[in-house]
Amino acid sequence: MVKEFTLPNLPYDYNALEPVISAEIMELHHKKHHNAYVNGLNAALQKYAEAEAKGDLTAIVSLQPALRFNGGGHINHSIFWTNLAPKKAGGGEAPKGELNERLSSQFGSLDKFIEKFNSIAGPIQGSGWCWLSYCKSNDIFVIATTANQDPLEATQGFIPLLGIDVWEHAYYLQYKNVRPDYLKAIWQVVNWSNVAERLEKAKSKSTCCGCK
Ligand code: MN3
Repeated sequence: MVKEFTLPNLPYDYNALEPVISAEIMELHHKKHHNAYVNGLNAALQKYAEAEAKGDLTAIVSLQPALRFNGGGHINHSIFWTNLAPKKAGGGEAPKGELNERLSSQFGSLDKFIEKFNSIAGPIQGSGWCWLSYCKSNDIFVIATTANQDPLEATQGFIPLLGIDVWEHAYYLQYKNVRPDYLKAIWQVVNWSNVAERLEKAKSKSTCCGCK
């Protein structure tokens, strides 16, 4: 029996990120979009197991795009929800300690980091993600982008700390075509303590999967 992945609950209510992200966006994004990736992943894994049992290598290889897209969608959104928090639960509170020091020493200040991040996230063509990530080999932060639902660590080796979804489904109902407004506002609900926890785990990972 193939392990089934399940849609994780949001750690807050659908309306908890308002007015930065509307309840309507959050509910559709979680219940429809993320759920579709989970279902697509489970379906692809089931087919993969059948193909593997038959030794059907053509079928195995042909399932790779579906695994990458749906598996990546599940990985990415599972990170994204925990990267955000309502203001009353600390969303938007500036990073502290080592995370703050590292951001300041590498980018100049938190504001300069945000400016740089948004200048990279804004022009991403089509659908994708922008990431604050950790490169273990060089012990530095890297602002990276991924197309579609490519998962960062599996495709580029950088360990994701903070991912911002720039697919239109993440903002269009509220911000229309003005992605820069969404990118300007979202920092009010970024959960920096979750980012700090991810940095701690990333540093203690024993292996690096190949970032240069
Ligand atoms: Mn999304």
